[in-house]
Amino acid sequence: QRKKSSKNYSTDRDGDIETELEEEARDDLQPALEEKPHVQFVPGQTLNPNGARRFLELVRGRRSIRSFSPLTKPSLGVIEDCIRAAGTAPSGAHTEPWTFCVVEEASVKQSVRAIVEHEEQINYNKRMHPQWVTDLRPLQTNHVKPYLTDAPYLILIFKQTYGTARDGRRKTHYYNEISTSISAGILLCSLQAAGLSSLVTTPLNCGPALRDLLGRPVNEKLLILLAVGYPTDDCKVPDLKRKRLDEILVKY
Ligand code: IYR
Repeated sequence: QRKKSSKNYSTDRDGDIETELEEEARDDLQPALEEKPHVQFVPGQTLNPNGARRFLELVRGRRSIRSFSPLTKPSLGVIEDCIRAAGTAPSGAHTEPWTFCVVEEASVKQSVRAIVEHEEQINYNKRMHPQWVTDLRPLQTNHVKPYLTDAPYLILIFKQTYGTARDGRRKTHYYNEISTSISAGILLCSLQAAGLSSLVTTPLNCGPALRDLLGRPVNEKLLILLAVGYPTDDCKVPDLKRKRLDEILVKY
């Protein structure tokens, strides 16, 4: 039992701002997760020997591409395994606050593309600062996005800003954006492991329209839209260099 004098806290919808909770409200608090005895940890498989080096060589080969072959389609089973992998991500209080919508139906991809191109035309032409447009110039992007209909799959990753507890009450999804972003990172790695290419996009201002298109509930907010498939033979990418280790690692 907490002391009467101690403050009674709850968290906001994102789970990261503390606000005071009414005295009566904490009497019937239950954890959202079932409370049960812990079990023995069994370390999982590794890629050893040289697991880290082999994983590095795998992920080094990942590039964002914008030119997908419309003809070659990976099996849905592979995509499902990649999403299973994404679903292993750690999450705040194990709330698993993510939804992965996989779109392969041509008419739905066309609708996604129409929504994104409409908003991106505004972004590129008037909404965003000229510096934004200038900074993107080396990437040679614009509002026309054929990859959204060429790629055999689109994966729309939604963060669930809150959920429903076992007792039917609203459940706080702590760190839902961080958790879902981590799961997206695992998804990118597993797509790469499966020999698939992807493009991460974060379509500005398209979230509500895309959520409505897919009939997702209001607690879900679009975080990332991925195009997934195989590159065309003539696919070009920007000549980018990655930072060296000594530029990203600080040792203490
Ligand atoms: N979302 C836009 C613009 C864009 C923004 C950034 I920051 C990029 O790294 C790349 C593109 C688009 O997809 O065109």
